[in-house]
Formats: sequence, structure tokens, C-alpha cells
Amino acid sequence: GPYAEEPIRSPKLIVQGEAPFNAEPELKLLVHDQLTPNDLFYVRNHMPVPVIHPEEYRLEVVDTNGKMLVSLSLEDLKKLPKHVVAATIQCAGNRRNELDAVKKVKGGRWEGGAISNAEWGGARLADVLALSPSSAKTIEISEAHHLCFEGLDTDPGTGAVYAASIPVDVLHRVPDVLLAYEMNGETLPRDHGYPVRAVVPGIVGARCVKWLGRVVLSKEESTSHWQRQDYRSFSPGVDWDTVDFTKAPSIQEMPVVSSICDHSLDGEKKTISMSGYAWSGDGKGIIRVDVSADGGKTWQEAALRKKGSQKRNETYDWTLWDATIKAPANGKTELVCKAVDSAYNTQPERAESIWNLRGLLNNAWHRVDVDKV
Ligand code: MTE
Ligand code: MO
Repeated sequence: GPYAEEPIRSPKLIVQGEAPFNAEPELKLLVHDQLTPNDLFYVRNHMPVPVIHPEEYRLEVVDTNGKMLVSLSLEDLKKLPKHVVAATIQCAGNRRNELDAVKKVKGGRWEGGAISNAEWGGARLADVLALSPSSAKTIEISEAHHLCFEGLDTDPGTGAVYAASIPVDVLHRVPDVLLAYEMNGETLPRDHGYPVRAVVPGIVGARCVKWLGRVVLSKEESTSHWQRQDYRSFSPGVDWDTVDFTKAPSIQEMPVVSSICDHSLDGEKKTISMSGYAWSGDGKGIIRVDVSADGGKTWQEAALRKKGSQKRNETYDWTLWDATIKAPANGKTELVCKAVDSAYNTQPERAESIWNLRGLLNNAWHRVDVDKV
């Protein structure tokens, strides 16, 4: 069948869907290293993984009318200057299960592991666009409002290819929008887009199109289902009878998020140690993470494992954190974390207030029930 040529995957991944393949690592594995190992990096596929022969691969850039502006082989792409960017990619559906528990949502299961961090190596999209003939450069590129990315994966039923777009202004703010062929110094794995994927730092995972075949310079957004009928969020009051997908913009920059990934009790010292991740979109770094062991009545600051390389408003990778907090005298407790980004944006207290019918963008305080301390 269409899923006969899927790659071999790590048994450490928690499989949330077999075909198409969707899987996330166990949360505590995410806080071992700043960089998520390639075989543990969450996988979100909408269709079978395509089989692409590197010698046949072409990356094409076309204008709105389909006129070819640039056509490159993999070798051509690798001849352009290589840039490396540390960037977290997160699925908009990360932590959907908590929204589903509030009220049923449509969408695949995700705990808090549909987020991972890697160093991506590849050519800058801007360098590829600069290869188009100068007449095209001045006319087509300056008039394009959106950059549409088309994948080479196709839906076995409908024949649709995965596609999504970003507004062109992103490229002006984020020089390292990459056409990546390396992940953590290795060849990009098949599940993550071999041979080439788009990496758009600070932007939702859905726009980081894998198995990238074409970039279309366009006056409008991608017309794909995933751009127009999905990956948009709505008021908690909107249901499937009233939803109008034209009324909400597509998700691009992500809000500030954090999760508790691991915790342990020191029975002797009567303390609880916790570790987790925090991240915000659009290059906003994390300036603080607050933790609580009493459901948010009292708070303490976590220690951030800050990276020296993180620059203000250009921090695209996550911040891991650790905290040790006094355990309540006895009984049940609720551990909580919330993060603050460089614009002082923080997270909403309850998932109820941000519930939406597709279960997207859950960045409520993360809570972990501890039965006995
Ligand atoms: N690109 C293609 N071609 N096909 C896909 O199904 N899924 C998108 C995006 N790019 C997808 C894609 C979604 S929704 C997410 S969250 C990320 O890829 C996941 O990237 P990863 O599997 O490398 O973690
Ligand atoms: Mo996603």
C-alpha cells in the first residue's frame, strides 16, 4: 500500500498515529540535551513519506503564473553558502489532549512532546531567490506577498500535495529562513523532509514544509487545505456549525509556551525537582520561568539553562530550565509552570479560556498532578 516505504523509526517514540505517522518523544527525554537527537524529534506527517532520489531531485522557484525563475539540483543548492540556525519547531496541536479534556476537539492526540529543537543547516531562501533573473527579481519578488512552499508528498486518496505559505515580510525579519538539508550535523532524515525542507524560525511547524519541491512567489496565500481550512484558531464560543475559516488569519508566529517534562521527589529533603522547556515564537527569547508546587498559589523562579548564543529578538531555539521547590507537607499537589518571553508575554492560567474547536495553540499553564509527596 501507500505506506509500504516508510522509514525505520526509534522505538522510543510514542506513536500517536501509524499511517500517516505521528509520534512524540517521552517528555523527560526532551530535557536531556539542548538539541533533540534526530531519532527522538517528534514527527508530524499528513501523508506517506515520499521516496526521493537525490540525483533526480529539483528545487524550483516559480512566479504566480507558474513561470520558472530558478531550478536547482541538490548539488546546486549545496554550493550556496551554508547557514546553520538553532530553531525549535512546534506543532500547533501540541498539548491538544488538555483541550480535548475540556471539551471534545477535532485532531490527532498530542501530549506536550510535539515540539523539538535542532540545528538546521542549509541554504538561505533569500540566496536562492537572488538567483532568479534580475527582471524577475524586481518584478515578481517585489510584488509577491506570500511564499508558498509545496511538498512532494501526496495524499493517496485525493492526490493533494502538502503545501503551506508564509507572508513575505517574515523573510525580511528572519534572514535564516532556510532550505535545510542537514539536521544536527547529519543528513536530513526521511521523516523530517529528506532531501530538503523549509525551516522558518519562530513560525508554526505547519509552514516548515518537508520534502520541499517548489516555492511559489504569490500574491495570495497558499490555497492548500492546511493553509485555508486548518491551522487557524477561533473563540471558545465558535463551534463546527458556526466556524468560518476566512474569518481568522492563518497561524504564523507562535505564542509563548512551556511544559514540565520531568519531576522527582527527594523524600529526605522534602523537595521536588522539575525540568522542562520554554519557548516563544518570532525570535522572542525566554526571560523567566515561574514554577509552583501548590497549583499556582505561591511561585518560585526556575534556573534557565541559557545559551550564550541566544540574541534578543533572534532567539529561535528553546530554553530548558530546572527548579527545586519545597514539597508540601503531605497529600496531593499540583506542579505548575509558566514562562515569560522578552516582550513580557506570558501564558494563560486555564486551558478553558483558550479552547478552540481544532485544539490548537494550547499554551495554558502546564499542570502536573502529583498523587503523593
Ligand atoms: N511538510 C510536508 N510536506 N508534509 C507534512 O505533512 N507537516 C507539517 C510540517 N511540514 C508536514 C510538513 C507539520 S503540521 C508540522 S508540525 C511539521 O512539519 C513537523 O515537522 P517534523 O515532522 O520534522 O517534526
Ligand atoms: Mo503540525
